[in-house]
Amino acid sequence: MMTIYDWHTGPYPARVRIALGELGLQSQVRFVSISLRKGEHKTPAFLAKNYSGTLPVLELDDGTLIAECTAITQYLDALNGDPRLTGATPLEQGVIHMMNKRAEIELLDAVSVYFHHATRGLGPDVEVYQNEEWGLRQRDKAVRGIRYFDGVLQHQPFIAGDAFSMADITVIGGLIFAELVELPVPVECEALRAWYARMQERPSVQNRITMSEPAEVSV
Ligand code: GTS
Repeated sequence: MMTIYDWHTGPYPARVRIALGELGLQSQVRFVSISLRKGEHKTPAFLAKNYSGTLPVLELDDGTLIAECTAITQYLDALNGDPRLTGATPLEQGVIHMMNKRAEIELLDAVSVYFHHATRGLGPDVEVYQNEEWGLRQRDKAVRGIRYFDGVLQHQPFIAGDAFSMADITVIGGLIFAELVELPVPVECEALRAWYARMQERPSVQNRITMSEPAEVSV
């Protein structure tokens, strides 16, 4: 049984939860809930699991710890020898990796910086340093990113081409975070809005929050 340390409604945790759903691996993991608002991800005990102090983290039976959504997704996707989210051919792998990274840099991570720096974020006890100007710049970057991905989807059905992949999951994470910080997708971004509506029909996306009940434990 693998263990995932996360927070059930978090946008980054959502990426791994969606991957688990897509791969049908839900029954092979148990979830341990880490409270971001209480700063449990910054305690020495948790930092020993993930130096970066972020969620999610995957722990294997032998104690191996894998942090970073992309790394966790790659590991899970490779488990049964039939990768469906990170690409099977060198070309697919390269393009998916690029678009996934772009989704992080231009959208998800930018929204995250905006949240932590230019809003209340996780509250004064957790947000020990805030730089509002930097946060607002990252919000503008995220809005440009939203428009970029709308353009991508005007020409192809998925973020990395013809098939659903890890890159779609990362953009979904970005839009989940954008909703949380009330950064709406502009109405004129019709291709992105239509794609997002299609993504929300996927069971993996619908079931991501309830996935951890009732096994969830608070530490
Ligand atoms: N690059 C990391 C990854 O891809 O896993 C980023 C992970 C990340 O930022 N996770 C958020 C976190 O731990 C979780 S959530 O906000 O999506 O729920 N944030 C807390 C913090 O203090 O940065």
